[in-house]
Amino acid sequence: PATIRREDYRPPAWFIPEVELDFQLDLERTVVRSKLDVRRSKSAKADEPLVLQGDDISPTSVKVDGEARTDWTLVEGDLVLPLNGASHSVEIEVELDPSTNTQLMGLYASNDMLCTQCEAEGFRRITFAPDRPDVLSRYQVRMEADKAKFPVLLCNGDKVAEGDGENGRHWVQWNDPWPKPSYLFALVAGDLVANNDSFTTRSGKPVELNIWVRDGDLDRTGHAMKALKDSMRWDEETYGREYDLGLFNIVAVSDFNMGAMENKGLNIFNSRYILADPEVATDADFDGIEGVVAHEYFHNWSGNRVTCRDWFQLSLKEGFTVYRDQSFSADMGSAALKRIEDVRILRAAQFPEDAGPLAHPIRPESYQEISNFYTATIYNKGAEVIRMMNTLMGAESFRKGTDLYFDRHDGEAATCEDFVTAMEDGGEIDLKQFRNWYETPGTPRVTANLSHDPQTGTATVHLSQKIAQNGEKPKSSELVIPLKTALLDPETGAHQGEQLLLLDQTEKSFVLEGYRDHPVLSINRGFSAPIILESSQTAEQLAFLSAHDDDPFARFEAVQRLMTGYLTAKVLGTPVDRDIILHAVAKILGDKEIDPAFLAELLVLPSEAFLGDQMVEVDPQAIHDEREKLRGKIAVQFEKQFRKLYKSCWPGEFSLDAEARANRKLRNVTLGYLAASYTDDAAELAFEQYREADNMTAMQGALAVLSHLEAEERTIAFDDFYAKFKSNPLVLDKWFSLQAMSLRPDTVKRIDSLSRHPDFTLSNPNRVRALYGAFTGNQVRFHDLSGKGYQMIADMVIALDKQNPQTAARFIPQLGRWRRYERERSELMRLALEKIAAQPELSKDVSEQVHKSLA
Ligand code: DPP
Ligand code: ZN
Repeated sequence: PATIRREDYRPPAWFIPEVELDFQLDLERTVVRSKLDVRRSKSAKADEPLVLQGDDISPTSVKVDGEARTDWTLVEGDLVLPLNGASHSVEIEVELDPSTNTQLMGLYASNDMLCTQCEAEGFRRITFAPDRPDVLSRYQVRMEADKAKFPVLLCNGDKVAEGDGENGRHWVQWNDPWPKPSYLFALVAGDLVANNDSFTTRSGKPVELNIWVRDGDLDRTGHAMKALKDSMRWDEETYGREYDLGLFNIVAVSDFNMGAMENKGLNIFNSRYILADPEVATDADFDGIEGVVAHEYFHNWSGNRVTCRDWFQLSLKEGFTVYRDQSFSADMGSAALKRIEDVRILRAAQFPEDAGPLAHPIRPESYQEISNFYTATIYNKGAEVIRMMNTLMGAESFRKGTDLYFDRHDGEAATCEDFVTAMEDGGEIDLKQFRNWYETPGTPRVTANLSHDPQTGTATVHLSQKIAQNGEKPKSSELVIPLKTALLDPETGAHQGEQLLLLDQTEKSFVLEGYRDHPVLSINRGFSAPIILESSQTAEQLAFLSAHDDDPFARFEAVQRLMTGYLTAKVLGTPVDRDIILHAVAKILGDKEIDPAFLAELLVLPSEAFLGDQMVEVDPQAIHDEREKLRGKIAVQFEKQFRKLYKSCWPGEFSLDAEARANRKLRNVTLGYLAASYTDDAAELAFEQYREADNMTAMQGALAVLSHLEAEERTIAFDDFYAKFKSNPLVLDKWFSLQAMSLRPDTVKRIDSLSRHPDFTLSNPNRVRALYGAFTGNQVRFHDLSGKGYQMIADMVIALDKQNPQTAARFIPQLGRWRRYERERSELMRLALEKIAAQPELSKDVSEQVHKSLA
C-alpha cells in the first residue's frame, strides 16, 4: 500500500461550497444522488481535472452542468473527470447495498436501521467527493424511505421540511448551515424513540435535545442526557463555547467500530456509551458514558467549528478534546481519582505503544491507513501535551490562548502549528522549544536525584532527560518537561509549597534554599509530564511518601513504585525486603483520613502488564506468580482488616453519589483480597455478594472473583447471569469478558468454545472486543506457553479482516510487541504475525500494522 506523507500536503484544487444530496433509502438498495457545486481553486492549473474519491462504489450516471458525461475514468476507485471551466455543477448517481457493508464504514445496516460512519474516509463509500477534511461544504440533504420501516429520518443540521410520498414512503429535508468536511456528514434511518429534552444556552437560545434509541431502551438514557446538559453548560463556563444549532441529536447503535462520532448536530454512539441503569451498568460504565458524551459534544468546537487541515493533524482535535473531557470529568467528580485513572490508561495503552514498533509522534509523519492512527498516542499523549501547556501557562493565560484559537480559526481547517501559535499569541508565551513534543515519539526518561548540603541548608534537584529511540526518528532531542515538585520534611511530610521545575535541557539542576534536614523528593506531582521517572529513591523514601505525600497522585505513585520495585526485583531473583511493603500497607489501612475510594486505589497492585513494561525481557508467568504471592501475603496479613472493611463499606441502597460509589469500589477491592487470602469461604462470600447485588458493579465484582475459582458457585453464578441477561447485548458482553479474563488454566480452551457460542459473532465489534480484547489483556493466559492464545488471535484477525479490517487491525499491537518477551514466547508471537502476513489479500489496515510490527 502507498505511504502518505505529511510533507506532501497540497491544498485542494477544487472547492465545493454547496452539496445537495438525495437519498432513496433501503436496506438492500439505496440510491444516492449528489449535486456538487465545484469551484476551481485560484492556485490550480486551468486543466486540472476534478478528482473525487470513491471506495467500492461506481457511478450509474455523471452529469456536468446538466449534460450527461461518459469521459470520466475510475483510477484506484477515484472518479477522474476532465473539466475546463472555473466552476461547474456536477451530478452523480450511485447505488449502494448497505446490508452487505460489513466494514461499518460508509452507509451500513445495524439491526434494522441504517446509519453512517464517515471519519476518517467513509464518505467515499457513500458517494464520490473530495473526501479530505480541508474541503468544507454546506449540505442540503433530502432523505426518503418507507415510513413503516424507517419512521425516523435524521441528518445533520436543522429539519426544514417533511412530507409523505407515494407507496407508503415519506421524506425529510435537512439543512446544515455550518460548512463542514465530509467526515462529519451523518444520517440515520430507523424505528427509534427519543428521550426528548431541552437546553437554553447562556445567550438564551433554546436547543432541542434528543437521544434516539430502540423501543425498550428509553429508560436507560437518563445518565447520557444529564451528561449532555452538564457538558453544554461546562463548555460555556470553562471555554466560553456555546452550542450553535437549534437541535442536537444523539443516536445509539449496536454495531459500531469506535466509541462514538461527533457528526455535526447528529452524534452517533456505540450503544455502550449511551445505555445505562444500575442493574446493567457498572460505575465505570456510567463514567465512560459521561466522558464520551462530553467528548463528542466538545468536538462541536474543537473538531467541527475548527477542524483539521489533514489527518496528520488528528491530535489537534483529539488530543485537545480528550484533555477537555478529562477536565470536565474531573470537575464533575473527584479530580484526584480522575487523574489516577487517566494515568493508568496512559500507561496501559500509550506507553507500550510508544515503546514498540508502532510508535509515532502525536503528529505523525506518514501513514498507509489513517484508521490505524486513532491511537492512544494521538488521543491520550496528545491530551498530556495540551495539559502541559496549561501547566506552563497557567489557567488564565491558557484560556486566552484557546479563545484566540477558536476565534482565529473558526470555520477553518487548521493545523497543530496553528494551535500552538494561537496559544503563544493569546497566552503571551514562547512555545518554540515546546513544539518538539509534536514530533518526538517515545516516552522520555527523566532521572531525578536530590542532594543536600546541611552546611548551607540547600537542596539540589539534579534532573536529566533521555529521549527514546524507536519507531519514527525524532528530529529533536531536548523537550520542555514541566515537573511539579515539592521537598517534604523528613519528619512531618510538610513542605514549603509546590514548585514547577522546567527541565528544558539534557541536564539541569535546581538549587533550593532553606532545608536544614535532608528533605524527601516528591516530583512529577499530579503526573505533570508524561514521562518515565528514574530516581534513585530508596524503598524507605517511597514508603514515607506513600504515607505522607499531600499530592494524591504522588502518594498513589509512591505506593505503585514501591510495589513495582519489589515485584520486578523478585522476578529477577534479586534479594529484596518485603516487610517495608507490608508496613506501608499497614499505614495506609490504618490512616483514618483516607476516603474509601482513594483507599481502594492505593490498595490495587500494579498490573501485570505494567510490571512487564518495566522489564527488559517479559516473562508473564513469572510476573503473575510473584504478583499473586504478594497479593496473597497482603491478604493473609491483613485479613481481619479486609473482613472488617468489607462489612463496613456496604453501600446500602443504590445511589450514584460519590460515597456510595466509593463504597462499592472498596468492597470489590477487599473482596478480591479476601479471595486471595486462601480462606475457604471466598467462593461463598463472592457468591453471596452476587446474589444480594442490586447493581452491576457489585455483580461484576463478584463474578470477577468467581471467574478464577474452581467452585460450583462459579458455574451457578455464570449460568444465572447468562439466563438473566441474555437478551441484553451490553451485559452479555460482560459475560464473555469475565470468562476471557479468568486466570484458570483452561481459559484458552474456554475462549475457543465461546467463539462458537450461538451469541458470539464477528459482525459485532463490541462482542469481538468483549471476548478477544479481554483475552489479550489476560497476560498469563494470552501468553500461555503453548502459543495457542497467539494462534487464536491470528486466526481471528485473518477471519475478521475479510469483513471488518478496522477492528481486525486493532489486535495486531498485542502480537506486535513480540520483541519484548522471553525467547520462546517471542518466537511464537512472531510466527503468529508471520501467519497473518502470509495471507494473500490483507486489508491495508492489517497489512500496515503487521509489516511494521515485523520490520
Ligand atoms: N469519533 C471519534 C472520537 O470522537 C473520532 N473522532 O474520538
Ligand atoms: Zn474525539
